[in-house]
Amino acid sequence: GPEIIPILGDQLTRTLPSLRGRTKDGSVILMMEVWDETTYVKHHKQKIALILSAMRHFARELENDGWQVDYIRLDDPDNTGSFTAEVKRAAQRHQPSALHVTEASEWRVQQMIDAWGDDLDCPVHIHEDDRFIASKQDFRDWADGRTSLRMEYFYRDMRRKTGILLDDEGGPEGGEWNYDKENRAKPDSDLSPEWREGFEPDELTRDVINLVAERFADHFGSLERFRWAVTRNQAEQAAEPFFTDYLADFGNYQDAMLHGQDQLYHSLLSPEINLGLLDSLALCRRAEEEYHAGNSPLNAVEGFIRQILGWREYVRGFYWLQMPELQTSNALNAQRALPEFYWTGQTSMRCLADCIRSTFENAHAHHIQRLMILGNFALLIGVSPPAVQDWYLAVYADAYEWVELPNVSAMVLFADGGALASKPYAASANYINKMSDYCGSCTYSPHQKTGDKACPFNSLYWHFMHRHREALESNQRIGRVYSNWDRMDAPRRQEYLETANQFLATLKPASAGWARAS
Ligand code: FAD
Ligand code: DLZ
Ligand code: SF4
Repeated sequence: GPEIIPILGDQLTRTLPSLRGRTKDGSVILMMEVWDETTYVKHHKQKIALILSAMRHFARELENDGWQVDYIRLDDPDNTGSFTAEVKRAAQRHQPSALHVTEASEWRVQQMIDAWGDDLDCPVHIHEDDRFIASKQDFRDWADGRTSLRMEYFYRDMRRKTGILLDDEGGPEGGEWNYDKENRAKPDSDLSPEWREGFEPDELTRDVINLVAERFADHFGSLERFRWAVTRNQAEQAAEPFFTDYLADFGNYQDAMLHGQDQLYHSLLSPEINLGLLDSLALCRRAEEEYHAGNSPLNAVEGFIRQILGWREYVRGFYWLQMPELQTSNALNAQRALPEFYWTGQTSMRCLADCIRSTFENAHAHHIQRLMILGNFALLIGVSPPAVQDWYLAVYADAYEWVELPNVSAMVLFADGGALASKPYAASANYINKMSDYCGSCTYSPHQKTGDKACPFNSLYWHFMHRHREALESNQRIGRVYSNWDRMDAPRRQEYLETANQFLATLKPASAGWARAS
């Protein structure tokens, strides 16, 4: 029989390792739309539509190239609903001589693949996914023997390994490895970069959108603004204007937030990179070109490259190093339910409402919105890590556990106890006010610390620090916070805690039906 090559939804790359060395007439490519994957969390409607549409377009391209593709549609009456059962069914149809698969990006799915050898009568070959710049082993070698893992040192090694932004002596271009300090310009409210329209859905995408609207009506999110690139060609078309027209300002405004500005100077490319439609190293090299051509300054180009060559590679290595423990870690013992307003957007906190609206409409939010607003709030009120994880995994078009979990659990919630981040990312209204225009017309005041009008972030910040004193006080980077707290007189401290407690008592927990399919 032929060789079977299952290609998963985020493996949409023509040079996939499992395709190399196979022949078109000796192979059957298997692609599966399965119920389990569309519902293991209740993904945003746009996320499901994006993945299914990109899968269908990719299958069509492969067929045009002369491959035989066995494509299982979600509404195929014989569809059993899971990867493993579909692979078994395909094996009965094709009586394969072997199965070749590229390892899954997620631990959960890799567990399934690891069991296929026992289920099938043919040899199962699992190929390493080389679409990352550092292999899992590279990361393990780097981490081995280090007492603390910090992105910065890993990132420098990655710059050296790839030669990106190095000067003639092999040092960092411009003399510094990292221009993070120049990525924090306060935004002017009249900053309004041109909106990128994206792509009008073609017939194939419209079919998928209709399917999703019908089958996943109870999932979070709107399909109205669906404009994602669904092919490699489109993804490349979307990337080019970013490099020529937006990258130059990416550096300054990387951490800026403006009400209703859902794109700013970000690339908006994460969903397509994660699907395999764009190559991450090529994007870094393309950015570097803009620097050498004198079109974009170093702080912008380095900032962009750091996100991909640094953070993206780093969280992937970290994920595989820390799984499965990372999934259940809860160093701060956070137990609160996620507030209902994460799903409805109904809150009078203007920053949160805007981030949730953008998430609902676009299946996307800027990094700093995910971190400083949505994440910071969940940290401060002590939402249990699984509830936060399920939310992030569901609502973003770019969300896969390998990238979501390290960001949520380790970077935002400090649930890993500091393996990834040196301190919890806790911030009060002052910092939000500095980086955004949210506070000006909010019902709360960022300047008031206690009482009804005070921004909840202010009292929640102290509530958080106070209740985690034991765990955090010895942390070098936090110690000073406690001397400030201790310098306040006792009634003042009491006021903070009361304001926070009163606010916490108003939070309505999310109903169970939102995150996981029942
Ligand atoms: P840009 O600002 O243009 O950045 C360029 C690229 O850098 C991104 O496309 C992305 O590939 C990469 N990148 C930037 N930051 C990170 C990071 N922290 N980790 C990994 N890659 C990064 N990103 C995801 O792809 N999937 C997720 O599920 C996800 N969950 C997140 C959860 C939290 C709590 C936080 C704080 C961040 C999360 N991120 C996630 C990272 C980041 O927010 C998104 O990659 C980014 O907002 C995507 O928008 P963009 O393409 O316009 O990014
Ligand atoms: C996220 C997702 C969704 C919604 N649907 C599918 C699908 O129908 N078929 C598929 O092959 N993959 C899907 N995915 C992606 C997987 O859940 C998973 O993230 C990847 O296989 C990586 O482990
Ligand atoms: Fe958010 Fe507080 Fe500013 Fe309102 S005052 S927008 S709640 S940070």
